[in-house]
Amino acid sequence: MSKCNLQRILGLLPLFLLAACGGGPKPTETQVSLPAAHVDPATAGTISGRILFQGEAPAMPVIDMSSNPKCDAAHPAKFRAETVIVNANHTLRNVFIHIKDGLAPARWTPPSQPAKLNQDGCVYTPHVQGMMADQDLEILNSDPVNHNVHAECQKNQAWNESQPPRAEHKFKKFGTEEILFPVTCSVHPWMRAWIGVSSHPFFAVSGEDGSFKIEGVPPGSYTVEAIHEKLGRKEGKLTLAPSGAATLEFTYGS
Ligand SMILES: [Cu+2]
Repeated sequence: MSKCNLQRILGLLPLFLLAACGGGPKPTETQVSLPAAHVDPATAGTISGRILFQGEAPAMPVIDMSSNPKCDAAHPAKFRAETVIVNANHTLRNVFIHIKDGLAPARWTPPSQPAKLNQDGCVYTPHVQGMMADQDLEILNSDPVNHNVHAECQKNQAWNESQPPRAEHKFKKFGTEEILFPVTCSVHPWMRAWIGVSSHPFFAVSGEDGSFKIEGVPPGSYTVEAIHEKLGRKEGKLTLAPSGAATLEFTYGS
């Protein structure tokens, strides 16, 4: 190979590397030209429901945090994995629910307030949450130990960053809808949270009574999807009349 050709190839190398790494941030949905969303409060309605669980609730293992005495000391009553939490009323907690299909294409404005993810007792809190594309995610470390926050997204750019004890809060955004991806910690393998990034504000997470509620929804016919980190995805369809209230139940388990 001539010296000249070698120089040319070396000169192009940064371009190849750039392409291999995705070439910077991916275009966000809000960069696509869409009309601004508008919901008429006079006709908006509510979608609500419950996530039922049939059968015997699986026993979650106690997490062994003895590798870090400070993490261990944060849980005098042993901490159990949050993978499947069945509530006392036979409903399922931590299911992400969102409108998957049926909304008119529009550009939704994210809230100005950040979503929050805390590291407290070497556990991520909340375990599952939704946020909007381009909304800030404020990440806190309330622990006296070092954590390493790893957003394992695929549609958005993944990242992996250390966060020392009581360090400055991190602020991150995800520009593209991605439902649902894990956030892990490279230091503590048991740490895991799940985030659903939605292009619109119509999502919820089932709580301690297994219920969910999505308000301010324009009338229409929708496909609603429920996603559980281990038990998978389910879909339901409904029609919401103007100022209406539609309900939906999803059932997991045997
Ligand atoms: Cu950690």
